[in-house]
This record gives sequence, structure tokens and C-alpha cells, in this order.
Amino acid sequence: MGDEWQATFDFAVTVARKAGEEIRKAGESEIKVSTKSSTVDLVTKTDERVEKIIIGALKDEFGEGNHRFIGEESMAKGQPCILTDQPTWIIDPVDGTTNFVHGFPFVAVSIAFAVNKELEFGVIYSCMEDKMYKARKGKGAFCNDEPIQVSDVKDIKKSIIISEHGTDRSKDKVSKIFSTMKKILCIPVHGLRGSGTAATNMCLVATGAVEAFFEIGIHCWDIAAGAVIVKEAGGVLMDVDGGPFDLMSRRMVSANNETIAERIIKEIERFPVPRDD
Ligand code: LIP
Repeated sequence: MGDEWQATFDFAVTVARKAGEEIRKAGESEIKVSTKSSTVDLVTKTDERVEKIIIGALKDEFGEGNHRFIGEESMAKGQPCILTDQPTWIIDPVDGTTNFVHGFPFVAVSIAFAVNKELEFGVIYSCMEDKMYKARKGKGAFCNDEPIQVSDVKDIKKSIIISEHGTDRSKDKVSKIFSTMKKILCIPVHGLRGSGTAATNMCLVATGAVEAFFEIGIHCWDIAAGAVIVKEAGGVLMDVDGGPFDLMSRRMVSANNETIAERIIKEIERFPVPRDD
């Protein structure tokens, strides 16, 4: 697809930055915490307000025509999560809501754009760090307009791996998650990390700060923008069973290369999660 989406991409960057400024400005009163799927799956008025600002700005710019929206908080209110061939915005207004509530400084606005079910571009604004990550299909990945590239490490024993434990606290899920982390740690790898936001974790893969991020339980809005950024930074994406990446499956491995991805996959104890769509 030619440059027809450049203006759309540039506008998305502007919207992401504005959304990030709103998050930074949010006062104590707005961080009134509610919960969604569990007592630890948090949402605040800021999540809802920022999603409305983003979708409102996109609708003002592109009209109510054929653009579709998949937003975390709209989905939480029961809107269907269906990716069609229509131009579709996939939005997490505040990725790292728990971090936001606690003042842990990794909070990202994640905006992706897909056409014909193909991701055209991704924008992630890590607003507490003031880092704007962006990538268009086939045109490279950038952080604050500087090109970024995944790590060239091929030896898992020289890697840092990043993952999250999600919000499901059922004993069977938690034990599978920590059993996986224990197996990876004891390979041994140099380190195991987690920023608390999938979008930021994928940007850390794209900059080469870590070699891989994997998680079972994330949603399409957490990873859609990061998928473009990792790919355009030279990385790979696949399912946790080694199959092809499936945006709606709620499970994913993103890595600097297939060697690292396949080595991680050997250790992942899988558990079922309902798809997004
Ligand atoms: C978060 C994800 C993270 C996951 C958390 C949570 P949110 O997204 O980015 O990877 O482990 O459970 O889902 O809810 O902060 O937008």
C-alpha cells in the first residue's frame, strides 16, 4: 500500500501524544479505581476518558464512515471485538493501568491501524518516559524519530526475557505462569523482567533492550501496535506453540529472532484463554 496512509499515521502519532499528556495530567480524583474481570484487573476514569478522546479525535478526522474501532474500554462495556476488512483502529488508551494507579512509571498509549485485516501501522507512546515509538509496515521502526533495531543475540543464555503474570489469580494459571518463568530463568538466562505493560515490553524487544516478550492472556489492543513495531525493528512474532502469530488469540511470543523465540516456546506451559473475537 503506497503512501496513502502516511497522513493517517502522522495523525495517529499526534493523537497518541495528546492522550499521553492527558494521562500525565490526570489528577488523584481521576485515578478512582474500579475493577473488570477480577479484583486485580483495574480500570480508572482516565482509561475511559482517554479512550473517548482518542476515538473522538479519530472520528472527527476520518468521519463516521467506514472506520471501525476496537478499544479496550469499549469492549469492556460489551461492544463486539470483530476485525473486519474495514479500516480498523485497535486502541489501548492506558496500557499499564495498574502501574498508572500505583505511580509505577511505565504507562503507554497504544494505537494500531489495520486494513483488510493487515496491520498497517502501530504507535506506542510511553508517556511517563516521553518515548514515542512508531512503525509503518515496510518502513522501519523508530523511537523519538531515531531508528530502532532488535538485539542480535542468538544465545538464550545471553538474553533478558520479559513477561507478565496478567490478572488471572487462579492457582492453576498462576502455577503454570511461574513454572514457565522458573524454567526460563534456570536455562539460565541473564534476567527475567516485566514492565507491567505489554506494549512497553514489545518496544523493549524492538529497541534490543530485551530479546523476547511472551504472554498468554493479553488482548489484541495490548499487542497490535507493538506487533508492527517489533516486526519493523527486525523481530519475529509467533504463537506460543510455534505457529503463526494470531492477533486475536490472546497469546504471543515476540522476539529478536526465531532461534530465541523457538527456545522460549519449548519452556512455555500453555493454558487455554478465550479468543478476543
Ligand atoms: C495489561 C497488559 C499486560 C498484562 C496485564 C494487563 P492493561 O494491560 O499490558 O501485559 O499482563 O494483565 O492486561 O490492562 O493495563 O491495559
